Amino acid sequence: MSEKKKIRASEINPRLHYQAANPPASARALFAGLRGAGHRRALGRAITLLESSRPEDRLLADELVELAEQFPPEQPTFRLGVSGTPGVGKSTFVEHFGLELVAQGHRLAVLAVDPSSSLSGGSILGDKTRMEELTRHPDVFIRPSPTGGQLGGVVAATRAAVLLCEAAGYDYIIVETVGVGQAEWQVHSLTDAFLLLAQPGAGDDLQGIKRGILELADLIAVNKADRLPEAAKQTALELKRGLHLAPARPDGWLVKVRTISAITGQGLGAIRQRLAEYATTRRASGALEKQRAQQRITWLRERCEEDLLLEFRSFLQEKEGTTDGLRRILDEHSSLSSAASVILAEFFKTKPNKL
Ligand SMILES: Nc1nc2c(ncn2[C@@H]2O[C@H](COP(=O)(O)OP(=O)(O)OP(=O)(O)O)[C@@H](O)[C@H]2O)c(=O)[nH]1
Ligand SMILES: [Mg+2]
Repeated sequence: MSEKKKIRASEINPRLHYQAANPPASARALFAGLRGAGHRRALGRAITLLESSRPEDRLLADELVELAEQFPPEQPTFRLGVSGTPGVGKSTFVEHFGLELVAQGHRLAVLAVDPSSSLSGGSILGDKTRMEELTRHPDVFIRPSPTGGQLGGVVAATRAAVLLCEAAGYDYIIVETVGVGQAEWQVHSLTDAFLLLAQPGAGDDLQGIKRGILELADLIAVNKADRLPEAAKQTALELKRGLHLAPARPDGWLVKVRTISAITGQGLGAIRQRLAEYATTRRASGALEKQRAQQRITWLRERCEEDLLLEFRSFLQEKEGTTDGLRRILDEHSSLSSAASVILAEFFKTKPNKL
């Protein structure tokens, strides 16, 4: 780790505090606010910047991320992805599991990646009734899924939000997602461990758990064992069988299947312990850090793609605004593909001037 990284954030300017009445104009002031007494508000505001598509907000957001990376938290942190089909009990699980975590002295941040939230307005918001106690806890920060419609926007904002939560002193981050579209893979690509919640009462199809999702899981919990104990046991067996079919993990980690009840709390202690074991093992072997480094590369790739697409879209828009624009190019070429090549060649020719 470089010397630069050892400087504490408070050394930037210990007197800087975030004031709601006088919003900070600089990322540095906002970042300092994350460490101060009003950190919760500062964090909310900072994450809003991450979700914004306004160029000036994006600049601030980039600076915030840069600061967060420059001044990493002194305590180790753990990022847990929680996923499962709709209604499996994710929110109920997060509420009770979260309360156990804070009782153990953790400071918990809960973020959501919800591909459907741009339609529904964010599922965690509606869920706050299910996380009533957790929402009110002073050591807990809960944030619904960003609803930004940009490509990669939600994931990029969540990646950055994880860093900012850690900068604000939250050491346990839960990223919750409903298993829709690419969401599980996305959450997997920004967390240290992945917990899959399953419904009891499975069929042969492993209750519709998508192909490949089982292989993402580091731990599986079959929920609602209080109401359906036999079905939960049966499902656990089937899932274990399913796991046996998958190739063994190169790191030797055994993916266990537990039955739990998010409502009564049964089995949650074992889940916590198993995850702690995972964190310890991965930290000791350097695998956790390696995984995060790999995820940073993924982030870079996504960012390049996103920036390129934004540039290209504005190029196309400009082009369409000119006389005949795209139509003329299409008319002048015998095929769609050669018209596309011409447009792309033109884009890359004009691009260097824009940088
Ligand atoms: N009996 C029983 N019911 C549970 C348990 N966990 C959750 N439920 C119930 O299952 C329903 C769905 O729970 P949620 O926690 O909202 O599930 P979710 O996965 O967050 O649902 P979405 O956000 O819609 O994807 C609620 O009625 C819960 O009370 C459990 O352990 N036992
Ligand atoms: Mg929910």
